[in-house]
Amino acid sequence: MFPTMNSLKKPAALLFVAGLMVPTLLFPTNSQAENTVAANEATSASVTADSTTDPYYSYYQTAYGKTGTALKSALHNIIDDHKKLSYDSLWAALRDTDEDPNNPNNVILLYTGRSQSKLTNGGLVNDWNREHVWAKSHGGFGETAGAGTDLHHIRPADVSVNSARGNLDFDNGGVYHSEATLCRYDSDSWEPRDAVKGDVARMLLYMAVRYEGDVSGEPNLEMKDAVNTGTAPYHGKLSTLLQWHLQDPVDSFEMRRNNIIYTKYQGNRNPFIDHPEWVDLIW
Ligand SMILES: [Ca+2]
Ligand SMILES: [Ca+2]
Ligand SMILES: [Ca+2]
Ligand SMILES: [Ca+2]
Repeated sequence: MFPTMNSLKKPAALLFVAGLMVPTLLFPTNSQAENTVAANEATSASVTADSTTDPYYSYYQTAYGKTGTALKSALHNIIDDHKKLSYDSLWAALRDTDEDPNNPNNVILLYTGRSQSKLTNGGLVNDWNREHVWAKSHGGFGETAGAGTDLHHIRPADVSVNSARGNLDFDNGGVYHSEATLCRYDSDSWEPRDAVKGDVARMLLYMAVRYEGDVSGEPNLEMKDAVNTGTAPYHGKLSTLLQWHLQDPVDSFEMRRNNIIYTKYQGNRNPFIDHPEWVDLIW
């Protein structure tokens, strides 16, 4: 959707091959080229799209031009009624959505960042299992089809680390975890490693919009600017999560994941991966 350096370089290379004299002003100097690369990276990292560049314009059409609760409501109506998976089917789906881009035999575990065999799922302390990023108890949905099996917030995680995270809200601070050594925790919060802070934020924000309690059997999940949110259908801490969303922009792993969930499993997308700028328009 954005010009890459390859596409920018091609015309220059062709002209040089053709032996044409090219005025230097037409082509960037090295430092200008570096600035262009930096600008392109910044643009693609924030993945802002408008109606002319959005590859999913028809999907999001009814959300354009809206803000606040109107935007939230439009997005809800776009992403609801997804195909609900069984809890058992998540093992195979996660092997697909969370595959290590450098090793097709492995998945990447959310909190440790460890790359580990897809077949080591189970109940042993270093196996991987199904982590509900929106903790099951914060909404009482358990493992039932719907919120309990929604791939948009379920990730492979180390069994003992998943247990240490428990149902803690998310916030900065605490001591480093002995196994997930880039994560910190204390009595009321869990801080994931930097590389997935934004992922965690966008997963929770998706949940708050997807689940509005408008259908029998579905909870109304909402964000709260607090820890110790307990068993209420809330997850915190909103202000920290909004910072994490900016601090750790959308990356290719998240985009790939979003596309796979949409095309192969659930038929719905996480709008905050496609349109990070919409977060600020709602919260
Ligand atoms: Ca472990
Ligand atoms: Ca805390
Ligand atoms: Ca990330
Ligand atoms: Ca909600």
